[in-house]
Amino acid sequence: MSETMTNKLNDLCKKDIKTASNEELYHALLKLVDEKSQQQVHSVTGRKLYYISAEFLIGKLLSNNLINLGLYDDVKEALAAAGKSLADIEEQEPEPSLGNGGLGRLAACFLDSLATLNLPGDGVGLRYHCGLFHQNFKNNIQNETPDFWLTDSCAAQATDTVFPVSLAGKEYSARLYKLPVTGYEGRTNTLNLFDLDTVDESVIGDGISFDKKDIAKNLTLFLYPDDSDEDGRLLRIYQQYFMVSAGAQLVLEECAARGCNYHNLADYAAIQINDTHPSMVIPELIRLLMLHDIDFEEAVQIVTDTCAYTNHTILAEALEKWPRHYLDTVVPQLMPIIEKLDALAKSRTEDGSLAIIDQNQVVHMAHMDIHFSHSTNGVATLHTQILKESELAGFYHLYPEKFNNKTNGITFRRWLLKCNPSLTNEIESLIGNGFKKDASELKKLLAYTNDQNVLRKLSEIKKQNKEALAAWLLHKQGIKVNTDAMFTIQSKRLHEYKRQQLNLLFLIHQYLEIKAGHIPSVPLVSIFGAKAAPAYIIAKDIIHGLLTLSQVIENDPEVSKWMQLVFVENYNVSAAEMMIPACDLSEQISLASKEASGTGNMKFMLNGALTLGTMDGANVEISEAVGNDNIYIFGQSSKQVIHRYAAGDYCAKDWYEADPNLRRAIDFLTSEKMLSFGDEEHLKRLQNELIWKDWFQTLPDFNAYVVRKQQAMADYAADQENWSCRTLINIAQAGFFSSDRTIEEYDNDIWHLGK
Ligand code: OAK
Repeated sequence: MSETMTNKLNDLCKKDIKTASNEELYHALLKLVDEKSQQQVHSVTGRKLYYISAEFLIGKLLSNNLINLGLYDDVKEALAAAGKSLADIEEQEPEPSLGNGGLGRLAACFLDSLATLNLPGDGVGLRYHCGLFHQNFKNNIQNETPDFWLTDSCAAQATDTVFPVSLAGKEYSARLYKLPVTGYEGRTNTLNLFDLDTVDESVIGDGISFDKKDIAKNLTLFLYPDDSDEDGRLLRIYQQYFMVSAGAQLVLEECAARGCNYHNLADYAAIQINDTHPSMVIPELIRLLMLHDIDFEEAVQIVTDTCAYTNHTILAEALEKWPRHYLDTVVPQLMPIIEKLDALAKSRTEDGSLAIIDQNQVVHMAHMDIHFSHSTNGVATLHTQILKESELAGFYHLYPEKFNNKTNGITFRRWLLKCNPSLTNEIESLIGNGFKKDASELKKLLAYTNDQNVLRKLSEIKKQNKEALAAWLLHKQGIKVNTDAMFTIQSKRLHEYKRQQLNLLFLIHQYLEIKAGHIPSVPLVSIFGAKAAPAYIIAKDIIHGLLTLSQVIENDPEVSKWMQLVFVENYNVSAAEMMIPACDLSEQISLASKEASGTGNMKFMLNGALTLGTMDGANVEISEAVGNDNIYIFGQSSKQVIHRYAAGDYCAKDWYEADPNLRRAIDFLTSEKMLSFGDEEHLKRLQNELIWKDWFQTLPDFNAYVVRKQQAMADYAADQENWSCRTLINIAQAGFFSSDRTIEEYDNDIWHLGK
């Protein structure tokens, strides 16, 4: 086989691959992937899904595509025989910068599962030129620079398809770019990305600043442009409408080409609205249908039958609401429709809190989604329950039949096969390869919980993965870590509700304990990966606190042999693929009730980490799957948290004063040691925030967190075999968290694709 592959690659390179450069090989492999993926393109019959999302955090594509197309082993072998390394070639590939966090990565996992399950389902989004931003640290502070990821070799191909989009009364042309999405032994679908030809990367000034008013030049430069001023907020609406208007036109054009007469649109298309960024697709589709001579009432019904909405957050600030005059400015053509929808919504209920346009002339996007789509889902059991019982209770009362839960999942192709080949091989040698397409087969691993050889092998694989991560950290950031230590990792967006600050307080506590002569049961390497939104001041202060503490520890030889704090710069999908397989303890420590689901928690579990977490989001379902002995749960329950908010009497200062360990840790933030490496303004502000506000109730969970984490460390140190057995149980029970299962549920309950 490998000889045939060598010949094929020689042909594609137009030279002997032994003499080809990595760049030439990279382009040859792109062609190979393209050829093979085209063979998997199937025509669509029946209903097709359009997953509209502001983010698609797809990660590098080459290796993943080779795996999905069944080419990986042959290619690797052929390259190795020619003295070439696939890993080196992959370095040529820029990581697509089309997403930020969980919502975007979920969209990418869903595209993989759709194609794998042979379901017709395409993505619709924007082709951002610089994505979110590239993060680097200087003086322990996050700096943002543009992430110029779009190169000539970018796999998204421009097409001749353009759609007119009117923004603030001016006409623009949205060009369609297509990126093939390969399924694992499945079909090839498409990620459709829209862009403006006139966008000009040269307008970016200092850092990531640019003139937010010049829409023709800046529209798709960045994902989530800074919305701390009005121009930034308007720009977000410009982006959103551009995406949904072009997307809606694409849907109508494709469906018409397949015989749809628009009246029967819901038989041809299912549109999933990924949180509220694409909500304007509802009035836009109604507007377009009315241009095809469909009356308003019927258009509303067609759109309701076609669209479904997923909620990914209950944080009030993330539930989008726009002052009406913003929409009057950017999308005047939609306002008559939104007004009519608002009147219809108001006629269905006396409850003013369910209006689309409230008394203050603010437009609530989620309200429009719930009234005028046929399904509203949360992303984990607890989250859906909270939506029904509190956040969206009024809507649940009005439309109980629309509400449903779809617990998130992750694609095992990227998060096991691709990122952890040694573990994949070991699993395959034990239970065969059926788990690659049917993740529930992982349960067969439970037969090995008493098999010492298997448990030892799992520990060895973990150790190798830690060494690989250590080598990567040394190469990337010049940091040397102790691979005999226990690795704990907290990698996710930086947000106070996710409580990286709780981890910070633990690490300060640990530092001070060591200084006081209390040696821990095992050396600890604490690894972080996180980007803070550029305008989110406290999030940046938390990063500063962590980086400063890292230096304090590094410069204290008495402590540094027992603990290290590593902050991975520019955390992205490629970094996650290195970090997750190397983790012993996965930090999922959000304030209960606030993390809708979490999906990192699932990736760590699948790769044999135990979870240290609160009863939040999908942690609840993970704990049910593995049992209490195989997870470290701590902290307040969501009920207690919600109760504390309702009582309105939380006073962080009381907790600070009552617990000497907590006081000592918080006081340390502005100690001489911290100030010798850090900046007083940042550290003082963080300290004040914790003592005087602490909106996400870090302090009440501090003690329980310290106790539970130290328990995990003691268990790890005491009995490696038992630890390994518990990691095996986690891997075996991870099958439920495959996005194939999630997608099957969406299809059975909401989409009914291909039918
Ligand atoms: C991002 C922007 C606006 C609203 C939500 C998000 C987001 O990333 N939410 C995350 O979605 C994930 C996928 O459902 C969940 O696992 C995370 O809990 C949630 O924070």
